Amino acid sequence: MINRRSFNKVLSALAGSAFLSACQNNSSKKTPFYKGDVIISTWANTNANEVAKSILNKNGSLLDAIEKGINSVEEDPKDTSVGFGGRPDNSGEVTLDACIMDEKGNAGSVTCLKEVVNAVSVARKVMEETPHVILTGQGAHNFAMDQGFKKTNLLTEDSKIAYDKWLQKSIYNPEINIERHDTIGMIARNAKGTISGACSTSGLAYKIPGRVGDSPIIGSGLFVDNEVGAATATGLGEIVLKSCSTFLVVELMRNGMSPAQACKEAVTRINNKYDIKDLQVGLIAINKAGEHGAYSIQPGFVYAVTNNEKTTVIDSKSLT
Ligand code: SD4
Repeated sequence: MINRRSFNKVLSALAGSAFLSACQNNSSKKTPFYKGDVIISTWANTNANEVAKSILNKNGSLLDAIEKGINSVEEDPKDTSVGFGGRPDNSGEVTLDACIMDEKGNAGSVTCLKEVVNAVSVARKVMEETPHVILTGQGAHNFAMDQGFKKTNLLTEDSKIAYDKWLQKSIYNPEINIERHDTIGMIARNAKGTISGACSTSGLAYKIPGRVGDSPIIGSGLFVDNEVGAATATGLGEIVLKSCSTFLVVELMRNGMSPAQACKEAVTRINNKYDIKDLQVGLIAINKAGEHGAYSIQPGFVYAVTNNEKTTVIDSKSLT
């Protein structure tokens, strides 16, 4: 006799297979393996990609390439969303979030890190030198000092001027693509097919002190599964955190979607659940074959792609 429990089981098995076949119908034909390196990063971070590529060209490791590529943005005072020169929180202090994940599924992360420029390098040390995944605040800072990182004031003169201007009204109101969402998420697949990634940001300008965004959280700002691919996010971190968006993108690719289809499905789920009128989220992804793609909620999101032939900046498709 069929009881309610077995009936529900049949229903969910049917739903599962319908979902899978929808994914399979959706999936592009198997992409041929691209034989070179493929590096992609959020926004027009072409220089960071090229730094990473130059390390791969010299047979450097994939993780070194990604770390050094991101370091170049962290050290650039003109990038006001990452590292040195990042916009401060509402108390005037610059705090950084970053994470890194390798092909073995190892991960390291720092949140609310003060007075250290290369947050992604500290995250890598957390991954490689500690039994932990995340270090935060003062603990992350102390750990960085113990590891020999230099203490630096991250607030530049320009950031201080912008902060003083902001203080006159003190309204917290991130604007789409205007707040210079320049968080760098970089994911890459080398010629051997190995995949890794990392992400670094100063988070949203004028945030409440102690606020942590998506960027240092594995499965939100970044996720890597060497069997399948990787994804990274930029935009309003709160919504990415509530949606586990990069983990979702990788799982959708596992079930047969292309990187672009998976990113589209992940932002569509955000759209189905939240009022997205004032939100921007951009997702980029790469798969084992070296195919890449992106999708965002609002227009205006771009990503940089570097392969053995060239570096290009690609306009992401968007829901609106
Ligand atoms: C955050 N997702 O802290 C980051 C912000 C961002 O480009 O992506 N800026 O919410």
